[in-house]
Amino acid sequence: MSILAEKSFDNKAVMNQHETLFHRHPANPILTGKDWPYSMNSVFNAGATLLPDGSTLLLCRVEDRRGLSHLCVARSVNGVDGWQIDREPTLIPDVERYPEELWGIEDPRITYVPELKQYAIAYTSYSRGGPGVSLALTKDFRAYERLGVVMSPDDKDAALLPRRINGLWALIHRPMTPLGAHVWISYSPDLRHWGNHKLMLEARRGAWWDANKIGISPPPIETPRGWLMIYHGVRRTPSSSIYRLGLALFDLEQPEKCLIRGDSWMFAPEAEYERHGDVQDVVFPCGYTVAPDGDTINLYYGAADSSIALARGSIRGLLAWLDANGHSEHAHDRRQRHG
Ligand code: BMA
Repeated sequence: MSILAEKSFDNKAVMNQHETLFHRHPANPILTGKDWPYSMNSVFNAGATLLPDGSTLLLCRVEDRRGLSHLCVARSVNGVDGWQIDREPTLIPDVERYPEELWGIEDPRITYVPELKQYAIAYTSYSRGGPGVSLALTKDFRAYERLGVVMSPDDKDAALLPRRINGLWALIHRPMTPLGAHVWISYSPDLRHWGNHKLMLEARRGAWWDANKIGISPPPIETPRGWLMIYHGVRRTPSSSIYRLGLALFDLEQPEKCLIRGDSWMFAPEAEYERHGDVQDVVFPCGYTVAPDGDTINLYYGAADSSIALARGSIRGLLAWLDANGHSEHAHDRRQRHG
C-alpha cells in the first residue's frame, strides 16, 4: 500500500463526515397530537415568532380528523416546553367569505412588519382550484384581518419580507408553472396587488437532491451579507419523496439576485420521528426565532407531517458553511453545473 493510500485509509473515518449545522433538541418532538386540548389528527409545519415579552409563539398547522387543516397558537416561555395551547382552533377556514379556504388553511409563515406594527401571516389556502397563497395581519394572534388570496393556485410556500424593497412590499412564493416548481418573488405597493414577478431560485435538474421541486421554508433571515434562505428540496424516489433543506443567500436590496447557493443539503430526515409518520421522510420548517445573542437560531419544523420538532444552529455558522460549500448563481455557471 502506498503511503498516500495508507494515509487516506487512516483518515477515512474523519473524511466520511459532514458538518452538523442544526442540532436536534433532546426533547424532540416538542409538540405532538397528544399535547392537544381537542380532538385532531396531527400537528406540524408551524410558523414561529418571538413576542415582545421574549416568549415564543408557534402558529401550528393542525390537521383535523376529516383531513382538513386549521391553525392553532401555542405559547411557551422558553420555546421548548410548557406550551400553552389555545383551547380551541385559533384560525379556522372562513369559507363563507373566503371560499378559497374550502379545504383548509396550511403552512403559515409569520413575519413581523415594523412599519405596520403587525405580524403578517402568509399561508396556503386550499381551494377547489388547488393551493393558493393568502395573507392575514394580526397584532396579537387573537384578532386577524384577512387580505384574501394574493397568489392564485397553484402556488404555496410563501413568506413576506419584513420591510419594503425600493418602496414595494416583497413576497416570496412558489408557483407551479410549465417551467417547473421554482421560487419566485413578487412586489406590491399595498400588499393586495402583486406584480413585477421575478424568478428567484430554480430547482435543479437530474439527480440533484433539489431537482424539479423547491420552495422557501421559513421566512428569509436578514443578515448583513444578505437574505439567508433556508429552502426545501424534494427528491422524488421510485417509492416516495424526501424533503431536505438547503441554503442560499440573496442580495439585500435586490432579493431576486442569488449571491451564493449551497451544493449539498444541510439538514435531512434522520430521526425516527422525521422518517416515519403520516408522510415519511419530511423535515419542513415554517418558522424560526433568533436568541438574544443575535446568532443562535431555533428552527421549528414539521416532522413527517406528524409532529413539531426543534433544531438549533448559528447564523454565522450557516454563512460560513455557504462560503465553504456554495457557488455563485450566475446564469452561465448555473447551466454548466445544474444541467
Ligand atoms: C408539501 C406541503 C407541506 C407538507 C409536505 C410533505 O407539499 O404540502 O405541507 O408537509 O408537502 O407532505
